Amino acid sequence: MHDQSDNKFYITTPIYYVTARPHLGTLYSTLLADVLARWHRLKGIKTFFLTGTDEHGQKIAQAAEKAGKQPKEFVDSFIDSYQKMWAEYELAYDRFIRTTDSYHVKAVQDWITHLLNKGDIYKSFYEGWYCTSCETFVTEKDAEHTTASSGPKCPTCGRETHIISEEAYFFKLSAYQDRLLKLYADNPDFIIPKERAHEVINFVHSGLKDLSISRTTITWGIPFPGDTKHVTYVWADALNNYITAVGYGQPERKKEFAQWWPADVHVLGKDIIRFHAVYWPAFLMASDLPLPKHLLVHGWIRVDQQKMSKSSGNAVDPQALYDTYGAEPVRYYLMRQMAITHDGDFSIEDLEQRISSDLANDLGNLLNRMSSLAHKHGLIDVPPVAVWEQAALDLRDECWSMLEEVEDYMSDFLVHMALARAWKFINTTNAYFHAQEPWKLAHSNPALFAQVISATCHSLRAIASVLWPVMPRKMEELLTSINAPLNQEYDTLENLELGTWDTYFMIHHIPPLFKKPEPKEPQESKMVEKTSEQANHITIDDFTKVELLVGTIEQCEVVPQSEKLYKLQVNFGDKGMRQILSGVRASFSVDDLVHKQGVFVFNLKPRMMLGMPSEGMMLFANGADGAPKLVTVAVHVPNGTRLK
Ligand code: ME8
Ligand code: MG
Repeated sequence: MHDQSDNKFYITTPIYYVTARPHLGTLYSTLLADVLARWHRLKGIKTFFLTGTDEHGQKIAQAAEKAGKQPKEFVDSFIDSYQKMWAEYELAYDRFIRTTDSYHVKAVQDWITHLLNKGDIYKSFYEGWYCTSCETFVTEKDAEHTTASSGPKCPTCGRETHIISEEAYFFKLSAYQDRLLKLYADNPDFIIPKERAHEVINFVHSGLKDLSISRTTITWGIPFPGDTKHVTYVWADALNNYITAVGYGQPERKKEFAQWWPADVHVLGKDIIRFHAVYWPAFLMASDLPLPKHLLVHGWIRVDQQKMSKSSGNAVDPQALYDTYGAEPVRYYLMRQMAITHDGDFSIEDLEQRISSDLANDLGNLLNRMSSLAHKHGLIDVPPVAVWEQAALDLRDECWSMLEEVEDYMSDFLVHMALARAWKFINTTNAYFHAQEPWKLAHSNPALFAQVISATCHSLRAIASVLWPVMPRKMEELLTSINAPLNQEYDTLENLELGTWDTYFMIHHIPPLFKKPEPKEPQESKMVEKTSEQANHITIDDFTKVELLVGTIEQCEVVPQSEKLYKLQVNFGDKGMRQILSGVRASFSVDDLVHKQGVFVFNLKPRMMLGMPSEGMMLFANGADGAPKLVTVAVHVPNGTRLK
């Protein structure tokens, strides 16, 4: 899909908010970028891989305050945990940018000054609904359903928004509407996968307003040049990391900038597509800079059908995974399991299954059986084969078509498909090895025995090469054990495809590459900080202990001392009225709940919440977006009806 005619590859990840240690989602994006970077290195292409952290803005300032720290001190405290974990997972980035780095701060200020002078940035007033969590104003269109009493929910995170009015500097986004639409039309591969482009195009099509890019309500940010009452809006600061990291605005790094910019691929999750597909290209157009070639937009890793995130309390700790399984099996699993085009479910069971069957059985055993058999019969030097048998020629053809197809998938960024294709060939090789019955040939036909070993080594060499970006250390071990180390000085892949099968191997028997996870108690509870109970069997008697009743919410009031709670008065028919407190204000307005029938645990032990009794619990089901949804019955039933 993408061409590398300029023989360089510049790939980036989002820069992460440092309000906590890295989680599996941030690991996933960074890993995807690492695998693609390594793939290009394997092809002999000069590659630059950038990642880093987003350290300014209100969200960080608030988190710091909560932790009782100064913002800089607070963000500093997380940097080590990021860099340590990225090293453990073998993420071989070329630069780690922090938006508090002085070169970045200065370059962003120069960028603003430049656009102020050009007239693309100007000063005015802004009033609107603002989401503190996403640091973004709700657009007029999204705010349409606003009632006088409460603001619109943030369309991104579903949280409450607040009106703010402030003097602000604006970026003339409206002037770029047509050029943006032309960009999407002329470059159907700008947004990958293509399906994700629709929402972007609709958004731009519906009309762009100028974007406020400064704040006076915040102090933790890059000071606005020439007007220190203002700090730079966090996205105007953060997006520029992609250019400042490679030298933009730094005269002494001019050559470097010319070498790397434009980026070939920005990797990002679908939550931040608008910032990357609309604001960022407009910023670059205003700066007369070339545009990135592709945005690679992936879906969510989900746990228990919900988006995994810190705030849903279901974050998987990559440190625990690393400690239990090691880096490379986790790398393989994430790359194999997740299709970038879709959300994907994480489960320990699937991870362990992949390690056992794919890594230990299919791949590890192939190497092990081949090398122990060779050693058993004293075959250490495996000379090139003069005349291949038909079965080996067929295997070779399969090998070359595997290389070609893997290459096609990788150039479309479909890593999971590339891995599936490679595995098909691993199994072809296993079938070949088995069908040849080399253990019978060792004495009867030593030449054919050596041929089978050689063909298997040739296959393993190709397999290990294409898997190297995903499991670099293990594949280097494999390649070393057959004396065929990678040479990244030239295009390894092209050599494998064009070369004849004429390599001289030497076999060192090594311990198994992958260990099968030991059967043990379910690990999930240890790895996943779950909010819900594990699903265990219960008897019908256990079930009948729980009284699930239908009731109608007659009244719903905000509890002023709390950000989350509603106080509900619920009508259970002849069982009476009950007061029940429920912490779902982020997801429902008062109107969403009043007069609705819901399902309640009626005999839950009464509890005091903020000094108020709550007698029962309302049930919700989390939707695909992770937000709770009302649980109700399909038709109206009398209040007080028991579920059974
Ligand atoms: O948005 N599954 O930072 P952030 C997959 N600072 N990927 C996930 C994920 C999940 N469950 N959760 C998070 C920001 N991610 C800004 C970016 S860029 C100039 C500024 C990944 O810490 C995914 O890549 O909230 C998502 O886009 C990113 O983390 C958001 O990271
Ligand atoms: Mg986020």
